[in-house]
Amino acid sequence: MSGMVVYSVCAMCGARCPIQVQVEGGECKFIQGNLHASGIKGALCARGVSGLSLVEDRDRPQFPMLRQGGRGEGKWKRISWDEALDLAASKLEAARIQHGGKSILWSDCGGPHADLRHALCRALGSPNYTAAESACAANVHHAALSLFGFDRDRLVYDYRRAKAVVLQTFNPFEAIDVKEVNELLDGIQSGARLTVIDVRASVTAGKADRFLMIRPGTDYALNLAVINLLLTRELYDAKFAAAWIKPEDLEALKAFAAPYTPEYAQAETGIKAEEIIALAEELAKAAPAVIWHPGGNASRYNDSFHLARSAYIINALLGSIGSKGGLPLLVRPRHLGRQGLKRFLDLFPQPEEKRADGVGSTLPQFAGGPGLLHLAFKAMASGNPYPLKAYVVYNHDPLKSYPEPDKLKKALEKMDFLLCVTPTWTEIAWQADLVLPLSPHLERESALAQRNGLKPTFQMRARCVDPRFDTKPDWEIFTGLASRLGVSELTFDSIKDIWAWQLQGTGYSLADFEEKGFVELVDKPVFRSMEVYKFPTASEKIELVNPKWEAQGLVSLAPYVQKAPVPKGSFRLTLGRCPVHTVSYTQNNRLLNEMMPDNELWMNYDIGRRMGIHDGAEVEVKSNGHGGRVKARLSEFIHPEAVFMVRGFGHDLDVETRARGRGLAETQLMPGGLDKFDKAGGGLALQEYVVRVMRL
Ligand SMILES: Nc1nc2c(c(=O)[nH]1)N[C@H]1C(S)=C(S)[C@@H](COP(=O)(O)OP(=O)(O)OC[C@H]3O[C@@H](n4cnc5c(=O)[nH]c(N)nc54)[C@H](O)[C@@H]3O)O[C@H]1N2
Ligand SMILES: Nc1nc2c(c(=O)[nH]1)N[C@H]1C(S)=C(S)[C@@H](COP(=O)(O)OP(=O)(O)OC[C@H]3O[C@@H](n4cnc5c(=O)[nH]c(N)nc54)[C@H](O)[C@@H]3O)O[C@H]1N2
Ligand code: SF4
Ligand SMILES: [Mo]
Repeated sequence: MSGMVVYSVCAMCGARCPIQVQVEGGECKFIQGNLHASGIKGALCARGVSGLSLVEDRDRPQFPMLRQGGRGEGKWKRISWDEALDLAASKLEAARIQHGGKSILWSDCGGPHADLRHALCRALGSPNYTAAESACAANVHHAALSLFGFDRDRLVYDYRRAKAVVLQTFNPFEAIDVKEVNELLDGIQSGARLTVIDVRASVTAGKADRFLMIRPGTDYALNLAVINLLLTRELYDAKFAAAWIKPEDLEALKAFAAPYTPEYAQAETGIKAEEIIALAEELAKAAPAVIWHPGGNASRYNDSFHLARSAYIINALLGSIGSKGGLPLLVRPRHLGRQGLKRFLDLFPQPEEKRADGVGSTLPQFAGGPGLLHLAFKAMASGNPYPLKAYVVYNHDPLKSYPEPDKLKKALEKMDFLLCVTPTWTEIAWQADLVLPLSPHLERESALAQRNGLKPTFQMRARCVDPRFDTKPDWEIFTGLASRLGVSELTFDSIKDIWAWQLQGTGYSLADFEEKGFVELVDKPVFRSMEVYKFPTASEKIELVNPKWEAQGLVSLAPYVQKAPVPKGSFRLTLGRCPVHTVSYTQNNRLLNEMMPDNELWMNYDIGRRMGIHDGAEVEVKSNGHGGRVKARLSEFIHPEAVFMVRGFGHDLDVETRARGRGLAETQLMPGGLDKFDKAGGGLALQEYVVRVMRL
């Protein structure tokens, strides 16, 4: 092939895989995973490939747009970038002068390229930088924090060397991160035994040695029974426990887990006691090369925080925390005696103001991190603890990813200024005062990203082709705002200057990225020793009972609360991903829309037939009077109490010509959902809904 290969980074989802693109005559001709990246093996998922159709998509915003009519009316005026950036800067400055920097709320996709944006938010004096975490992994983050004193990213999943892997409420062969998929497949090929615990037979379940179909929402009972077995049958790693678990905590855990026998768990979960015993014994044999995954999107039930804790506790009892083949400690450049990328965030002091969502103040057990966005919405609506006046949204759509979008729309009326930076139309952008169209990833560069792991890496997103519309890359938008706001530290004229600044002191230069698009700081995976390690907790050990939570009246070892059986004709709503769509981002993407234009409601075949429902028939789904219509998909491989939907459908905007009116938005089924959250973990409970399904 003629032309050239450009190494870059995919942005069709948060995994941010390294890619390579064949570019000819200013067009992207072919896209694949970066062949130099050993974890990627040249592979991309369907969404990664659809980056190509995003570039050519005429449905996306093509120039800066200023709202003319009322919010959401869809009347826009095209303005120039200079006008747009001047306006945005003056509105943010007005909020800062009149109400203080804290009156600016920022929600962002986060991730490895976010440093510059987070720094700008901090430079404006706002503590209110958030991401969608409270509808995603907040419960797992906080479970890790409560046990280990650090967040979940500080442990790596060493699938390649694992001997046994348990995936619970986690479906990585459909909820894809290419590197994770490859590593898990490598692990399976090297003999790792895979157990999958799910309410339905997912693609991941199809690869399992042991598939446990569980009654929805009862996983915590299962895990407590496993803990009970490990302790009572002395299957646990006593040496690890002696080193890292306080004796009084271990005694407390033993007493707490005693009632949760395998028979108890069988009655709750529907999984046979023998199966649970066999699993516990198998894990003990494979220990410490065991991974019991604590889950990705863990905003599901009232006990999701405790479920994630129980998964980590199982790992600890098996000695797999910090172990090869288990959950080794994350390696950062400094662990190798090297310097990491310079951080823009470190240029600015942390604002002294309290966060609007209460993290670190009214919720003192949580620290740092991306906050709890649903509580920031409450603050937006009530003006408590202080008024929020400006809202910046980057690469995120809270009107699709949080329940009760109408409540949020109402709260938005209180905003003096709503700015959305986005490559595609979103419901929130439609409500904005100003829409700044972001160039899709194949048309933009971004600041360098540091990827920590067993092999720390710096990765570069380079531009493959020039923007075909009047859009701009993220760095240009945010440095443009910074220069207008007088933030000289973040004022740069070119991406090369940004990259060079980030690389200062690392020993690398831009030329080092030419060959592969990334640099690895070591050749081989590095395993940090646990011998000298101290957990960053008060006791320097794993805290099964955490004093910070207890001081808030939040019990560390929380009893399992039984799930009532669902009434006839009703089902527990369960949600998940599919391989060809990203959250609510891609439903209008031409390639992916062709592959899957609608979502469906999975329901158990026998139950459906008894209700007179045929496969493919339209049904009505209602939750407390709210809901809509969707096509039924009958399957023998889903628990009779569950219905399952792929999320992110039901788009309303006329400008999304392909996605509009297709499928059902699951948020329709979540009345009162912004209030359903657990103070112990901070995550929303998006599956605490019993829905009625009716034949039409
Ligand atoms: N009801 C319900 N709510 C949920 C979930 C659920 O399963 N059900 N899942 C939760 C989870 S796990 C998460 S992570 C959140 C995600 O919530 P969001 O972050 O809001 O989801 P996305 O659809 O990925 O992104 C929203 C928009 O951001 C823009 N965008 C996406 N990717 C990029 C990018 O790489 N660059 C730029 N510049 N813009 C981009 C697109 O315009 C896209 O439409 O939702 C959570 N909310
Ligand atoms: N293709 C694709 N990949 C993605 C994403 C995407 O949008 N598309 N998003 C990324 C993001 S932001 C995230 S957070 C992850 C999310 O990925 P995951 O954490 O895997 O989350 P889900 O796909 O929501 O659900 C996983 C499984 O949980 C099952 N489940 C539902 N209820 C229960 C229950 O009560 N008990 C048990 N045991 N199982 C249950 C579902 O059937 C589903 O198969 O995926 C990431 N990868
Ligand atoms: S998993 Fe797929 S969509 Fe996500 S970054 Fe990787 S290739 Fe892109
Ligand atoms: Mo997520």
